Amino acid sequence: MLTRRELLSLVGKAGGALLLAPSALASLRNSFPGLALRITPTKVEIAPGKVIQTVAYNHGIDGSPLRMHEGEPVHVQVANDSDVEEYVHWHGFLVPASVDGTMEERSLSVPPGGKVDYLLVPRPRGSRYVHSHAMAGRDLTRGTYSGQFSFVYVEPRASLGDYDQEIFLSTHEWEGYFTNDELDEEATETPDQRLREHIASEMEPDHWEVAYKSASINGKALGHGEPIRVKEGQRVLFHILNASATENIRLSLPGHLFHVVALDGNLVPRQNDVAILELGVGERVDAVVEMYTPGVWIFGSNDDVSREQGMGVVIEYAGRAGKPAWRDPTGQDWDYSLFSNAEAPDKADVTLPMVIDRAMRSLKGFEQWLINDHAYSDSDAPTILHSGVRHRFSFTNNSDDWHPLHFHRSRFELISIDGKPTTGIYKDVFVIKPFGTAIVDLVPTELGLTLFHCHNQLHMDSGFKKVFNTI
Ligand SMILES: [Cu+2]
Repeated sequence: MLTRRELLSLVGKAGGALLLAPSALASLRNSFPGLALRITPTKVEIAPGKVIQTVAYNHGIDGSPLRMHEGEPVHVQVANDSDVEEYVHWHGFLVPASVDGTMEERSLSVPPGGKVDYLLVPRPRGSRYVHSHAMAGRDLTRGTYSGQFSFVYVEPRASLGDYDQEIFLSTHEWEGYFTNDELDEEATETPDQRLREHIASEMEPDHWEVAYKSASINGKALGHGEPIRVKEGQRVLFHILNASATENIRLSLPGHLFHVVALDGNLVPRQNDVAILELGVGERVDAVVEMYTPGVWIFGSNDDVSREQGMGVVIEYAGRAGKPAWRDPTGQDWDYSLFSNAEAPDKADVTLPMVIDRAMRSLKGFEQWLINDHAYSDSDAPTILHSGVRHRFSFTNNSDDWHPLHFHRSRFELISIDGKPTTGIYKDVFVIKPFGTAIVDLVPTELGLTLFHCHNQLHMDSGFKKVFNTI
């Protein structure tokens, strides 16, 4: 039988994970901390009487993070109580494709009623995320529309500064439905009826969009969870995750500034103060807030409708009471370049164009997305990347949509956004603006298949993905 030390050495050589025979696993349970992840149908009460039927990971969606230590293997045991095949994706981790958790990378999947076991070596440190990578298609209860997500914090903490309290927040929307601008004006039917009739009629509308009826932070709609209790003069470190399926969000805390220290769990080269945070789907922000404006405040979405649907949490100073106050923020728009050192980038070895288009022809009103004039197909041959080589991706967005773009198993450097320097910022998701451009450098370290896609689930399910293979 392997000793723990021999096993750690093997794990190191295997680049971070090992698939193990059941007999070997039995002996490991006592050697490494176990992480049981049960995919299970759940009811989430986001407000009194407002119950969402969903599928979640066993520990729920209350925002409490799974904590791991960088480089220390975790024995992950996933059981699937749901009736569909599931993929559990470790977002922002540098792990082998076998356990990254996507169909396109031929990772392990968890059959309905089935179980899988593997060792995961968490790296790099910082704010990470685990979520379902199942296709959802037209079912707005599956994949990232569901409650299958959790914040993951990989210790040790990078130097995020001194603080008195540490708070984890995960945002999510619920009760998704399809809509479009024409049908929004006819309020006579329910959204579900409208969609059914629309599909039956074979009308060709402009494309369908997803909208939601409710929203939560840490599983509670605004005003229905415990307030975050603070004292004047405290420094509070917020770890924020946008766990939406499709929505980019802007968040503010009236009367306060966010001192941003890390993006996607990686320290920024230049820390900066902002009044408005913006997070694309899958993005994380670590920011310290000094509590110097006593009162009872709403920390919430800048969008009135979204806040009324529940996207917010109450911040309550000691000794203060009353109705939580909201004020529309004033201040500079979110801009990655605020956190850049603006140094000249290293020279690229290879340049790859990435041109994003919405296909002219829709599929019964369901849009299709193209990268370099191609909608993803399972039979696509992967594009080859070379380990250790600096690949410069040049993105052009020819659409009027925002896209949160994600490379799996990678940490890339943002070189510029719309021509503005953003060097020194390392991320795993970045947002490209409507008709925007972006330059991103990737020096792959992880061998094997790597999925790139738009983290908007509707876009991803509609052709917006591409597979690379690092050799
Ligand atoms: Cu997109």
